[in-house]
Amino acid sequence: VPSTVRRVLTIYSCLHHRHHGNAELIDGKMMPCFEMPRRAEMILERVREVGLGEVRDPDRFGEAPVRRGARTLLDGAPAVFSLCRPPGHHAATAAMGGYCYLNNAAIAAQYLVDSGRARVAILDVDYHHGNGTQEIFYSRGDVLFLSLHADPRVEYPYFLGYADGRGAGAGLGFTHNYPLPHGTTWEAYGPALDDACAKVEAFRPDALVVSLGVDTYEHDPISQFRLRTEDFPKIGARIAAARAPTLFVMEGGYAVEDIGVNAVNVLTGFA
Ligand code: OKP
Ligand code: ZN
Repeated sequence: VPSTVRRVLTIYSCLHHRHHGNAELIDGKMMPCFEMPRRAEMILERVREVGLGEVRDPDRFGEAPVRRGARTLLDGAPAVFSLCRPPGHHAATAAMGGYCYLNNAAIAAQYLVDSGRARVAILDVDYHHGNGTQEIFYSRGDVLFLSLHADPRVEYPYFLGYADGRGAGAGLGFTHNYPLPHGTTWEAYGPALDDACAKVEAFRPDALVVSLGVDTYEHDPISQFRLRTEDFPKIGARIAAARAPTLFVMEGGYAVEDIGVNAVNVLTGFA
């Protein structure tokens, strides 16, 4: 392994197995839950297979993986992966939504701010708009929020994620949305990611939190983008160019057989 390759530390707790829904209602029909424990198992298996780096259990009783994720970054790790589920980015101050109850990325970002990182950026590359994260930081100028996602006119969460949502008050100009059409491939995704990452760089964050969803994948069962397995390392490489201590927080991705390869491809691209 060349010495320029950065190790990515993974935080994982098997306690996620306790969250295992039986069915969900989709367009009026009961379906088996797409958000299932096997998602995290597949990712963990791939993390080990490629030798991404150490896998650590949160070592304080009851501490959430994402908080242990954030604490490890403060201890000086250049890159940490919080392998958590269910996802969190739809959870707002006082509302759950879209499988999300606790906004892991927002909890980590606030923890980093509370610990003295004055400027924190959150880049959300999940297929769905991170409406919860946007709502939580909408009026704040210390946490920059950027999201690339399916056009909310035709995709969940529908009510937020439009390009004219740019923040309010002290937060005006610190939210950036990139709604993209169904069928989006790397051709349009790459330039949007470039623009978002350039804004992250201009903000000069003390830490970067990435809401990492791989439901932008061409074979995702509930999504309509067309990213390919070989596109995911390019996402990681572009994020790495921003040169910030980076915490990846797992969000969506429902093509379970390929989720390990796709998610870890972002991380190896970063490394
Ligand atoms: C969570 B994450 C409406 C279906 C709504 C919600 C999907 C939540 C995805 N017909 N489905 O952003 O991957
Ligand atoms: Zn999603």
